[in-house]
Amino acid sequence: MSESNRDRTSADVTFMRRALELAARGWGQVAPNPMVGAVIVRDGAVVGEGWHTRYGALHAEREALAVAGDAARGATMYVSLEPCNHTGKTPPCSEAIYAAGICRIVAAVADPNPVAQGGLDWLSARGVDVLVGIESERAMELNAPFFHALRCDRPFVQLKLAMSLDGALADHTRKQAWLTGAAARAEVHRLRASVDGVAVGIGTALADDPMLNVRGIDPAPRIQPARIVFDTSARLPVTSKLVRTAREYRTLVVCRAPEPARAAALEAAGVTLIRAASLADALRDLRTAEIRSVLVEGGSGIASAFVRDALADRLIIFRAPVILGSGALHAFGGAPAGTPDAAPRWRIVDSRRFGDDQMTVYARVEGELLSS
Ligand code: AOF
Ligand code: ZN
Repeated sequence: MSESNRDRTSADVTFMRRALELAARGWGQVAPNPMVGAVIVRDGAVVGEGWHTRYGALHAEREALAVAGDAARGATMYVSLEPCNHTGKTPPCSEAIYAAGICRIVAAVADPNPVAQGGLDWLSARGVDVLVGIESERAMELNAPFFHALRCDRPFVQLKLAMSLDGALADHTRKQAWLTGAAARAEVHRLRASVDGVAVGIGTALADDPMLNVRGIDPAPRIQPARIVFDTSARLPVTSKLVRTAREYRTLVVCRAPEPARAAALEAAGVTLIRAASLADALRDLRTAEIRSVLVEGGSGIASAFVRDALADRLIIFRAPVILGSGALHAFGGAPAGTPDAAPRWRIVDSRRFGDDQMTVYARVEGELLSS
């Protein structure tokens, strides 16, 4: 089997980027399975494309093979994840690829799923030319929650904050007001559509009375994410929008040792309580409750706690072009004091502009090293 840079061409990168673009069409539709895209190329021309459209539907490779038909014979297949080698909801893609006569396969990343992996070795043993590692970073970032779930017992945590140029979440009056524009706020709904849970701290829940559901996204997510409130003493009012809609949208309150009457009132309204002694324990319990990915949306108390306990895998910062100055609420004011040489560093994995706002996605460098 060829490894990374050996034998790669610039066409390999171009077609793999296309496969990744196709994969992303499964956004919000395929979890807990991965988004996967496939492109079949013969004599430099695309003869088939496919992607995993919906949880339980055909895998990307089979979709592309169905489009290519006989043109797949002697062609190259680009796929954003190693083809599966198991019979799960569908028979092994490895066998379909071989039977169709694909003579070269280029995969972005090997499949870490022990149940499904092995397709590349299986094809290589049958004489198919195999290359793995093209655009692997992008491929892993696209399915970060999927890869994370296979190696960690807590959910993949993305901490999203909208802040001013000077790193504040609110001005000196603490009055609720939009910092970012409409395009950035729409992107937040797109992000919500890709996770199993959307979370806030009790401070934000009390101040904003949010719904925390996905709105205005087409196609709508296959499943609305659960709403999660980190609320040590279970103070969330039964009159809040979250509690009033708890029978419509799954709602969880993470608490410690709440007053029995409060707990009973929330439970009677359809809220699930998770009692945990620490944030780390709470995350393990959420994972047990099938929540593999969480978008934490603030405020500063919970953001600081996630940073303090090194439990945020990504920071998604939307920076609005405004300075709030004196008395403003510092996004991470509750995190322990750090110094430039000793505080953990973050690396940029994505950066995009939404109207006048800049979104930057950071990965925790220390965590990545520890968990890889
Ligand atoms: C997908 N879509 O396009 C590809 C996948 O449960 P199953 O039978 O659908 O198998 C899921 C596994 O198959 C998944 O974890 C991944 O390892 C592999 N490839 N999965 O859902 C796809 N190509
Ligand atoms: Zn498959």
